[in-house]
Amino acid sequence: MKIYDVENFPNPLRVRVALAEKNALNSVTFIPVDLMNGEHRSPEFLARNPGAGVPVLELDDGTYISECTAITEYIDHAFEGPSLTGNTPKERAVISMMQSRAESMVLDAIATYFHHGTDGLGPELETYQNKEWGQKQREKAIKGLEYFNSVLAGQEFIAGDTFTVADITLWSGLVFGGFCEVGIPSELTNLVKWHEKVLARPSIAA
Ligand SMILES: N[C@@H](CCC(=O)N[C@@H](CS)C(=O)NCC(=O)O)C(=O)O
Repeated sequence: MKIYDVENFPNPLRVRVALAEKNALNSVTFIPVDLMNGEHRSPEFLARNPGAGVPVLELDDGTYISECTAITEYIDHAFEGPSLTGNTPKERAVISMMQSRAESMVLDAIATYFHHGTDGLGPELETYQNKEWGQKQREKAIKGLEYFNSVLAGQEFIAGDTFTVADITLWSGLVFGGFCEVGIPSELTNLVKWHEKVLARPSIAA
């Protein structure tokens, strides 16, 4: 099993943390992608992932899987350990819903702000920018953080009482926020506490 990625970029980290939670980091060979020089837009890379993004998982039979949600789904079922995507129909549906919210309301909104509202990856890679759209997405992300603060008033983690992929996705949104100065507003105390707890997990602390 191989994973094409850039170490410490927010989306690749989602997959690395899922692997760490499953104690399976050593089962994968990581292949670095020279994203800053546009390798992810080369014909060879686009054949692996037409979406031109990292990470991409390559299975031993040559199947390529992109999108962190799909990759973490694979990891969760391929390796032993506590479930990250749920066991019962209800758990699976709730986790999927919250994961999707964390992605659209925070992670993707911050990513869009980074690429449009700031210098992003630099002029060579940011070939189209819409500053106003970027700013709107920053506002959306802050509202998203407020929403998750309210969710955490009644439960330990984003999708209930256990740590799941939904937590990984929200955490990676905050990692992305670190690249472009979008942090947790201090009044969102439930979210601040959740963040401290998540940062202390061995999979993330490492
Ligand atoms: N929805 C994709 C997002 C992947 C993505 O955007 N990854 C970033 C790195 S964190 C990337 O490859 N960006 C390339 C670019 O912006 O040109 C996923 O879940 O894997």
